[in-house]
Amino acid sequence: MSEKTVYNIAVVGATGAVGQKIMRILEEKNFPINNLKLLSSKNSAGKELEFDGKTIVVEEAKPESFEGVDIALFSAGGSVSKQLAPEAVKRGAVVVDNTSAYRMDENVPLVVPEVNSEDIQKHKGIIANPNCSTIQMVAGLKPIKDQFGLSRIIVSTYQAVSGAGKKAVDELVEQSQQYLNDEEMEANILPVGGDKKHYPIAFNALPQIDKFQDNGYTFEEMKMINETKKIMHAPELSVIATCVRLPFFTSHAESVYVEVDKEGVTVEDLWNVLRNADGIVLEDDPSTQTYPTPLSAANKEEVFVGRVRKDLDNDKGFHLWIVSDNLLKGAAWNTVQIAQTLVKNNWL
Ligand code: NAP
Ligand code: 3JM
Repeated sequence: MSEKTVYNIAVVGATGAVGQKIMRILEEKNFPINNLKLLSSKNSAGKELEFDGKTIVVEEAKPESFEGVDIALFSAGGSVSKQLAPEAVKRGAVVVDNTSAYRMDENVPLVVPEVNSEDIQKHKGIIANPNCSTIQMVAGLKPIKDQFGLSRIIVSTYQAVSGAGKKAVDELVEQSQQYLNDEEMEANILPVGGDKKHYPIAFNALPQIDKFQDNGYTFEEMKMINETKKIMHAPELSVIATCVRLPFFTSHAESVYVEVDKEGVTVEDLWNVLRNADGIVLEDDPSTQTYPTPLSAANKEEVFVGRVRKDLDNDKGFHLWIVSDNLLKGAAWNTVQIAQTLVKNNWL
C-alpha cells in the first residue's frame, strides 16, 4: 500500500480541449501533486503551459515519459491510449483513460463516481472514464433507478461541438462567419474527422456522432447503450440512443424517456430523489420557465435536470431533460474525481 501524500501526475493530451480542462481542475481542487508532466504529440512538444503559477514545458508522449509517474490521465484519442496506456501501467502508473479504447474491456472498471465508485478498486492499472453523453445520463438516472427501478431508457442527445475537439470548435466559428458573410461554408471536420463526407455544422444539426456501425447506429450511440449497461451493472436494461450534434460550443443536453419498475410513481417522487442526489441540481419549474440549458450549465461541475414529466399514456413512463458541461462532468471533472477517489482510498 502506498504511503504517499503527493503524487507524480502526467496529463496526456494536455494541449487539447479536455487536457486543458483537466489542468484547470487539478489546480482548482488543489490535487496533491508532487510533479506534473504535460504530454502531447510532437506538434506541441516545447510549448509552455502555466500551472499553479509555474511554467511547464510540454513534452512528446513516449513510453519512457511514464517513468516515476503515479497517475496518468489520458485524453489524446483512442490510438494513443492503446499504444501508451499499457506502457504507463508497465512502469507502475495507474491510468485514468478518457477515450473509448478500454471502456468495454471486462478487466477495466468504467466509472462515474456518484454511480459506481466502488468499481474503481477492482482496477488492474487502467480505469476508464465513460463517454460524455453517458456520464451525465447515468448520473441523472442512478438515483431514480435506486429508488424506483428502471427497465427502459430512450435518449436523444443535443451535443456541443467542443465534444469533437479543438478543430471542431474552430470549424463552427469559421463556418458561422462564412454563413453570415454570404460565403460558402467549408466543412472538413464534422461530423467525424476521419470519415469520408463532411457537412457544415453552423446553423445545422447533424444526426451522426462518430462512425456508423454495421447495425445502422453510430459508435456514439452504441457507446451510450453499452456503457450505460456496464456502469449500472444492468445488462438487461433496455437502452436506445439517437445522438445529434448541434452548433453550440459547450454542454450536452439530452431528452430522456425512462420506464421505472414501480407503479404509481409521481413527478414529485422523482423531484425528491433528484433534489437529494450527489452532483445533481434540479432546475424544474414551468411556472417560472425554470429549466437548464447548455449555456446555463457551462463551466459548472454538476448535472442539471429539468422538464420532469409523467408520460401521458404509460403510468411507469417519465420524460426528463438532462444538461451538463461535456468537458467538465462529461470528461475532465469525472476523470479528476476518479483520481481523487483513488488517492483518498489508497486504491493505487
Ligand atoms: P483535441 O482538442 O483535439 O486534443 C487532442 C490532444 O491529444 C492534444 O493535446 C494533442 O496534442 C494530443 N495528441 C494527439 N495525437 C497525439 C499523440 N500521437 N501522442 C500524444 N498526444 C497526442 O481533443 P479533445 O477534445 O481534447 O479530446 C481528446 C480525446 O479525449 C478524444 O480523442 C477522446 O478520446 C477523449 N474525449 C473523451 C471525452 C469523454 O466523453 N470522456 C470527451 C471528449 C474527448 P497536440 O497539441 O500535440 O496535437
Ligand atoms: C469523444 O480519435 C479518437 O480515438 C477519439 C474519438 C473520440 C472519442 C473516443 O472514442 O474516445 C472523440 C470524442 C470520444 C469518447 O469520449 O468516446
